[in-house]
Parts: sequence; C-alpha cells; structure tokens
Amino acid sequence: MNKFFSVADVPSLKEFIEQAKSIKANPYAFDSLGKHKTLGLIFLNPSLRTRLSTQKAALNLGMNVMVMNMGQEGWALETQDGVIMNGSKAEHIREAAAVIGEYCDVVGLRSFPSLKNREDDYREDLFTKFSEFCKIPIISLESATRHPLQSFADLLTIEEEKKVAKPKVVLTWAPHVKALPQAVPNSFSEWMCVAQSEGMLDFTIAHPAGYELADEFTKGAKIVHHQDEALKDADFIYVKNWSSYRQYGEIIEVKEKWMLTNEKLKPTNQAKVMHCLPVRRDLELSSEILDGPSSVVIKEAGNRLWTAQTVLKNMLEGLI
Ligand code: AN0
Ligand code: CP
Repeated sequence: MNKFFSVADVPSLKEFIEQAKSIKANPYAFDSLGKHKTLGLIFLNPSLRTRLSTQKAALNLGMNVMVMNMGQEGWALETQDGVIMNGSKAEHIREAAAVIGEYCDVVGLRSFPSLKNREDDYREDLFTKFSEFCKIPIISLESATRHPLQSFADLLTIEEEKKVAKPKVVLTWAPHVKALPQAVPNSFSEWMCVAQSEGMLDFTIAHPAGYELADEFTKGAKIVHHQDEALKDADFIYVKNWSSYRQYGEIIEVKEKWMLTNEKLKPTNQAKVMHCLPVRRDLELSSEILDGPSSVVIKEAGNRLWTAQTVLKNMLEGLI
C-alpha cells in the first residue's frame, strides 16, 4: 500500500477490520517493523486526534516521527505552476514536498478545502501535487474531500458495538455556526456504501434540503430529508455538520431542529451516537447525549489509534 486516500485504496474492508481488531488486541506485535523508518506528519490545519493517534500508532510500530505544523511554522507554499513568485509565498510545493520526501519514508498530510472554489477543492490539487513531488507513500490526514482514517475508525467502532448482524446506520446533518468541509460526511458515506454493498450494514443519510452531498460519495445510500423518518429503528447515528455542496461552502438556513436530543433517540433501537470530534456542545450535539450512555464518541476517538496503526503497518510492509 503506497497511498491511503479513500476506501478505494483498501483491498478488503473486512480483512482490514480484522487486522485492526488484532492490532488492538496485541498493539506491540510489530514493534520492530518500523525500525529506522521515519513518518513525517504535515499539518496545514489544526488537529488533536489525528495528530496524536497517528504519532502514537507510528511509535507502537517502532517508527520515528516528525510532526510539522506547516500552516503556522512552515514557509507559505506556492502550489501553482508558472507563477513568478514575487508575492508572499516563499517556497514552491515542488521543492517543499520533494525535500520532505528526502527525510521521510512515509508522509501524512492534512489540508482542508478553501470552501470557496468547488472545482479546485474537489480536484484535490494540493494532495495530488504533494504526492507527486514527495515520491514516498502518503496518508491522508483529512484532505479537501475525505477523511479516510476517521471513516476506518468509525467502521471499526460500528463493528465492535453492533448488536445485530446488519445494523441500521444513519448519518445525520447537525447545525453549526461555521461553514465546515464535506470531507467527513463524504468519506463516512463512501465507506458505509462499500460496507453496505458487502452486506455489513444498512445505510441512510438524513439532511435538510440544500445539503445534498456529491453523488459520487453516496451511491446506494437511502437519502431522506426528514430526520424522524431516518432515526426510526436506527442502531447507530453519526452526527456531523457540513456546509452546502451545491451552494458551495454556504450555510443555508434550516428552520427545523436538527440537534440530536434524548427525546429524538426514543424511536431508535437504543442507538449508539457517534461524532468524529471536535464537537460543539448543545449546538451540534446535546450534552445530555454526550454525557449519557448512548454516546460512543470517546471509544470512537480511541479507535483512531488502531486504524492508523493498521494503515501504517500495511505501508511499512510495502516498503520492505
Ligand atoms: C473539521 C471538519 O469538519 O472537517 C475537522 C473534523 C475532524 N472540523 C472542524 O473544523 C470543526
Ligand atoms: N476527528 C479528527 O480528525 O479530529 P482532529 O481534527 O482533532 O484530528
């Protein structure tokens, strides 16, 4: 494996889940696999979970890790070709990525979308260019359109927590004050659609009109505009805000109340509630749910470690 960018890079979802479970049961089984190998983690945006879980996963495999908050501490990067660099950008991505490739064996990159130009964001320009110029295996730590390490941990959490063979999984939109990327819901939906096609679960998306995700991520999902209808008999509810894809990056006013409460959980099948975090309490998700027995958000965040370790292990095996 030399690229982990989407579910398409995973040879078998079920096999990957089994590997993650086995690593979780025996975290140090491969603690020499990464000896003398260096992971570089490059962040253009903030992070708590992705940064710490990926770093810890690498340490469990015996790797060295270097972390750089490039958005704050690095030179401002020029990403376009053919420009005379007489403005504020001090370094071109061609040199910066190539140099990182000289120091590291594997690299992880986080780069959020601009939410201004849909075509540019969805072309994944930065990720594609970085990958081309660094010439080493690359892991997405959340790109403009996807967050695969998160989705993998989400699927592991569902597999561990499910009480029926084929649980009903619902992704529901939630309110927010800021315009957030579609990366997390795109990616979650993409992974759930593959899991559904392999008979692992049933997948429904609920969002207000105007918050449709791009079709390429939702193939096979049941999509409804009424949250109550979606929540009925749900086994898992995945809560997330995202800004509009159609009216790109905009927040469209929603009159109905979409924040999940204990009252809304009543018609579900004692659903477990998930969120990738960070979450804004009592805006996106009620504190009564976050502090109550339905929430699995901390376990879900904990699982980020085992899924990151699974991805790194597969990459290291490809380097030998
Ligand atoms: C980011 C997002 O929604 O993509 C990161 C989530 C992991 N969230 C925020 O910016 C609050
Ligand atoms: N869920 C997640 O990716 O969290 P961070 O943004 O803190 O890494």
